[in-house]
Amino acid sequence: MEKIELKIEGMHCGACATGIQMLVSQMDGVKEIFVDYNAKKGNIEFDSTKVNKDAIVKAIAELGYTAT
Ligand SMILES: [Cu+2]
Repeated sequence: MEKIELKIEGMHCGACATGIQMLVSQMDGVKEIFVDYNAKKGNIEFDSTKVNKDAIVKAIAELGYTAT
Protein backbone atom coordinates (compact mmCIF):
# COMPACT_ATOMS: atom_id res chain seq x y z
CA MET A 1 0.00 0.00 0.00
CA GLU A 2 1.15 3.49 -0.79
CA LYS A 3 -0.15 6.73 0.65
CA ILE A 4 -0.04 10.06 -1.15
CA GLU A 5 -1.31 13.53 -0.55
CA LEU A 6 -2.36 15.58 -3.55
CA LYS A 7 -3.08 19.27 -3.79
CA ILE A 8 -6.35 19.65 -5.70
CA GLU A 9 -7.29 22.89 -7.43
CA GLY A 10 -10.58 23.89 -9.02
CA MET A 11 -13.05 22.65 -6.40
CA HIS A 12 -15.93 25.07 -5.78
CA CYS A 13 -17.76 23.40 -2.94
CA GLY A 14 -17.99 20.30 -0.79
CA ALA A 15 -19.88 18.46 -3.52
CA CYS A 16 -16.82 18.72 -5.77
CA ALA A 17 -14.78 16.99 -3.07
CA THR A 18 -17.44 14.29 -2.73
CA GLY A 19 -17.51 13.77 -6.50
CA ILE A 20 -13.76 13.27 -6.62
CA GLN A 21 -13.96 10.84 -3.71
CA MET A 22 -16.70 8.84 -5.41
CA LEU A 23 -14.84 8.55 -8.71
CA VAL A 24 -11.41 7.75 -7.31
CA SER A 25 -12.74 5.30 -4.71
CA GLN A 26 -14.20 3.26 -7.58
CA MET A 27 -10.83 2.88 -9.29
CA ASP A 28 -9.29 -0.56 -9.09
CA GLY A 29 -6.56 -0.64 -6.46
CA VAL A 30 -7.67 2.43 -4.55
CA LYS A 31 -8.23 1.48 -0.93
CA GLU A 32 -9.19 4.79 0.55
CA ILE A 33 -9.54 8.44 -0.42
CA PHE A 34 -10.43 11.47 1.62
CA VAL A 35 -10.74 14.86 -0.05
CA ASP A 36 -10.73 17.93 2.15
CA TYR A 37 -12.41 20.79 0.30
CA ASN A 38 -11.30 23.49 2.72
CA ALA A 39 -7.68 22.38 2.70
CA LYS A 40 -7.81 21.66 -1.08
CA LYS A 41 -6.09 18.38 -0.46
CA GLY A 42 -6.74 14.74 -1.09
CA ASN A 43 -5.27 11.84 0.86
CA ILE A 44 -5.26 8.59 -1.03
CA GLU A 45 -4.18 5.10 -0.07
CA PHE A 46 -3.75 2.63 -2.91
CA ASP A 47 -2.20 -0.64 -3.97
CA SER A 48 0.79 0.38 -6.08
CA THR A 49 0.73 -2.93 -7.96
CA LYS A 50 -2.72 -2.07 -9.38
CA VAL A 51 -2.80 1.69 -9.79
CA ASN A 52 -0.40 4.61 -9.62
CA LYS A 53 -0.32 8.28 -8.84
CA ASP A 54 -0.39 9.30 -12.52
CA ALA A 55 -3.61 7.34 -13.13
CA ILE A 56 -5.25 8.97 -10.13
CA VAL A 57 -4.13 12.46 -11.18
CA LYS A 58 -5.46 11.77 -14.69
CA ALA A 59 -8.84 10.59 -13.39
CA ILE A 60 -9.17 13.74 -11.29
CA ALA A 61 -8.16 15.86 -14.30
CA GLU A 62 -10.94 14.25 -16.35
CA LEU A 63 -13.42 15.58 -13.79
CA GLY A 64 -12.04 19.06 -14.38
CA TYR A 65 -9.74 19.50 -11.40
CA THR A 66 -5.99 19.87 -11.21
CA ALA A 67 -4.20 17.51 -8.87
CA THR A 68 -0.50 17.86 -8.19
CU1 LIG B 1 -18.67 21.87 -6.11
